[in-house]
Amino acid sequence: MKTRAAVAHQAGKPLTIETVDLEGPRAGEVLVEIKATGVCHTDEFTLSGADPEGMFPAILGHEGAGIVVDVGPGVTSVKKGDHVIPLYTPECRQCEYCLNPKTNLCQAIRSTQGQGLMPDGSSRFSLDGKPVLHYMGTSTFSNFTVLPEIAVAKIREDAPFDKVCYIGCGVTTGIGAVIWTAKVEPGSKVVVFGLGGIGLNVIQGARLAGADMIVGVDLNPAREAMARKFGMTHFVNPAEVGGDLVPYLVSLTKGGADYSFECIGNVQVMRQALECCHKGWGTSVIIGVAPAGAEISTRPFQLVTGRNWRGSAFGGARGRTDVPKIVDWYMEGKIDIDSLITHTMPLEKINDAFELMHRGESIRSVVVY
Ligand code: NAD
Ligand code: DAO
Ligand code: ZN
Repeated sequence: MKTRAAVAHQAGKPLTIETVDLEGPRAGEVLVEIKATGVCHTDEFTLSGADPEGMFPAILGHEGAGIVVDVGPGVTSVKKGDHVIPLYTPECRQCEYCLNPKTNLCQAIRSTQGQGLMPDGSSRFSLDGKPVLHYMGTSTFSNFTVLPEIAVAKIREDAPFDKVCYIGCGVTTGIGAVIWTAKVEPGSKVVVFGLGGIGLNVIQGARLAGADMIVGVDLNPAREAMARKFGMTHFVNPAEVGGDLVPYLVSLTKGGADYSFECIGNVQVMRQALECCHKGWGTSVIIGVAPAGAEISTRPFQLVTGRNWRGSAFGGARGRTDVPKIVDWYMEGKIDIDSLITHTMPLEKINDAFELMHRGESIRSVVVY
């Protein structure tokens, strides 16, 4: 079949809207009509050329929602007409990783997904007879996309696509890091570095978990109002702190954070996030993806004296199991997604979403097909 898609031909160049060829689903695969997709910082990271694993030409996008329109042989867990959210972290429920409760990093299709290919080693997308690569196993910047069955979460049918697509990455990453990775307890003191599409979801996750003090740190003063709406109790702009940020935060939290979250991808900030944690027990969770080759550092004594350094991918969520739950939380009014979707646009305007992100004007832009 033919489908409209935004194609990334080259790093650093805008996406181009084209009609590409898409092969139907093979065994264990599903064809999904994407109804809406968010544009995330990680798409920008790859498009910019900063992603060492970025490959071109490719169809980016990993934050979508849509409807199953066809299934390949052997597919049993979803059927035509089901509403789904594509998962860049699949859940096969059989691999060594899925069977270990300590991780959500299913490895069933890891190697081919990382090469921009379907599990059988080929691409379903092509243009003028030449293959176009998949991206993160999802490629939601195409109106139709093919995914492995284990990489879709079936969701309720009354959930609006243009809102719940954000659960495909940002919402789950932020809220999940609080609930599933850090397991923040009621009464905790939490510090969140970076109040963008991820950090604001960490803030609402911390509120959901019953944190008492939620400190937000951002260089952009325009982020304060939105963060307060989501539960932030104190705002710190590092540019306005005279002197070191770490002692300032330790003093503000009266001894240090029980939990901190780095939602920027800046290794200097990652160090601050660890070092503002409480001696003896504070845990810092790295969510931000740092540039290629970047390294983190601290004095080892920070760890010897009881601070913990952790990371979180997709919020520690097991997609097929946990994503439908988050959709329910949204539909029940327990979490807010609508306020975070600051811009919507048709596919033809997708490059505007990257511009808005660069200018710090959007939290989330959503493309509606
Ligand atoms: P964003 O650009 O929307 O937000 C980043 C925020 O950090 C902005 O508000 C910016 O003003 C602020 N900031 C930048 N430098 C700062 C500094 N030195 N001190 C304080 N604030 C600063 O980005 P996002 O979409 O929220 O993504 C955040 C990070 O999370 C990115 O690195 C992204 O790739 C990563 N990410 C990780 C996962 C995961 O599973 N681990 C998933 C999605 C995204
Ligand atoms: O299993 O080795 C692996 C890779 C898992 C990928 C997790 C990606 C999370 C961070 C990237 C940002 C996603 C938008
Ligand atoms: Zn698995």
